[in-house]
Amino acid sequence: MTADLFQHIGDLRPSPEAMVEGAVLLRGFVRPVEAELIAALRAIIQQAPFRHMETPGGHRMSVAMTNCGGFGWVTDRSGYRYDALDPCSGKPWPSMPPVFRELAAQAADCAGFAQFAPDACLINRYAPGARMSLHQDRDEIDFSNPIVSVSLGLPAIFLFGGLKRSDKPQRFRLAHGDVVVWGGPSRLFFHGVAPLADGEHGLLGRQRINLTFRKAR
Ligand code: MD6
Ligand code: FE
Repeated sequence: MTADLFQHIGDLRPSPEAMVEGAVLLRGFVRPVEAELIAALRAIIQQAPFRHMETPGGHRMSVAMTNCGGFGWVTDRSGYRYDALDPCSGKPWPSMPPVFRELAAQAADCAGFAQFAPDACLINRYAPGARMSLHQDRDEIDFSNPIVSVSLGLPAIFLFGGLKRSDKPQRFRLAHGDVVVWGGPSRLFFHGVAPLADGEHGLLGRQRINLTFRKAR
């Protein structure tokens, strides 16, 4: 009887799985708000369309990006930074919808980070073949805040290395609806995404969309 009850609670909100030190995977965490989240996402990309940004080294990124929230992450020939304005429109980024903010705060809370209040949400779109090379996320001011990462659409292989670029990455499959909360000892670990395998997702088609919530300032 009690075991049955826990089984059902487990189905609704699966327990966090450890990935590496300080990072947990909440499988299917998005499911209860999936439709609302995708509707809000479509509204954002109408206001601030996906675009392929340029790295400081002059390479066009295979991942297309946009942002919502008070600050957006941007890259161009002059470097990486957070900017309150969308360089394509000159206007502020679309505001962060409550369903985004609440989902990120709840996931962070489940992972032991109370009161997470993101002011930036970077939205990445991967078409088949797009990838993200190993990097550290270090443009935020205070590394005591976690990053909350939401995966939608086609599954991807997430690469999780260590503090050195040369540390051999572990591989994790992230599927539609999964959330990773990442902070503490691994906050500055190198990470990336392997080239996206082709496929067709029932709701989002031939793409993967990743949302990363940060406290930038
Ligand atoms: C992605 N994510 O999953 C790329 N960074 O598309 C990231 O680069 C990332 O998922 C920091 C924390 C979580 C992430
Ligand atoms: Fe990153």
